[in-house]
Amino acid sequence: MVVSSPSPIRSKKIMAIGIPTIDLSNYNRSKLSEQIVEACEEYGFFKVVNHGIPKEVVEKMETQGSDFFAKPTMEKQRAGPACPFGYGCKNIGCKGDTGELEYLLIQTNCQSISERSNDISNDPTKFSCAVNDYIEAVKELACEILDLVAEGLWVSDKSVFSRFIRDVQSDSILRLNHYPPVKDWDTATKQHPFTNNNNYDNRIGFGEHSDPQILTIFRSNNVGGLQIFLRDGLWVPVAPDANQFFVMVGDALQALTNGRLVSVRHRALANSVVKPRMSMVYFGAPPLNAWMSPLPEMVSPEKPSLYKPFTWGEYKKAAYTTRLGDSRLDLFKIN
Ligand code: AKG
Repeated sequence: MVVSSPSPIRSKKIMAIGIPTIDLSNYNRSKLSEQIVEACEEYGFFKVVNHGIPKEVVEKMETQGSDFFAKPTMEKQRAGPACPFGYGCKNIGCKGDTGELEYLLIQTNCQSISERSNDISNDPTKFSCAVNDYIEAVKELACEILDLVAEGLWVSDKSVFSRFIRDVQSDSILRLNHYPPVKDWDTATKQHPFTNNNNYDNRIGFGEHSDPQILTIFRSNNVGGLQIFLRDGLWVPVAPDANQFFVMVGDALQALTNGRLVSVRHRALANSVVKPRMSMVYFGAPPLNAWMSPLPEMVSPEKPSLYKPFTWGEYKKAAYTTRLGDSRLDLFKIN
């Protein structure tokens, strides 16, 4: 990755005051939208507290996820290969990227969830209820944040971003990632019994990348692993917080805002010795035929359009044909 003119300002700030945290119960809406835009411009990443998502909705989803990953591999494989939706193990995407994880990819439309649930759970009704409730809740959270982003950017149409995700044809996805613990490795010598890989501290669960979609609503159990990359060249570990959500700007939002908001590069380490780590990641995406060109308000003679217009379908295709860590937006840059 190219790191332009390193300056330690961001790292110092984040080390001193921590990950930007936005309290959504703040009644001062203009202040709130200002804070969100600032975090999205500077880091493309922040934590939200007082988000309003009931604990039971999260717990039910987490239980369903843990039950699924506790099944024998043969049963998990009944969910189908993860191309595009289903169960995957170690392979990420189709370009040879791998990580120390297994995962379940779920399409977010109700019909597809109830159709697929039979192959995923022994209690399909319970599974689809938990998934639908969770998706509905995180979708609302994503839309509320996107409306605040629009307000903070002073764009005339306040639903310009959230409309993509609310669309019935939205291509949003829920992804459950499960990182098994290192316990079957030799913890005393830090040597893997089979590969002689002698350092699991930096064992990669999910390699470096930015999310292609508009906005990601991320949550994990209380096991650490997530790291974000700051533009001044430092990887910063994010302390897990099972009661809160983290928000990530995706590439599509970077394009829509003509580069004013930045998608955050991140990765997950899988170095927990005893406890498994599980993350639940909602990727808010537009419909396949939606155009992702910079909004007119984001373009001016001083700040001409940085990206060629593309449809979400075209971008997704580019994402499938590149490596996980590639900067795919560069493919659409105007030189
Ligand atoms: C993804 O699913 O795209 C992630 O980046 C997962 C990161 C994590 O599980 O911490």
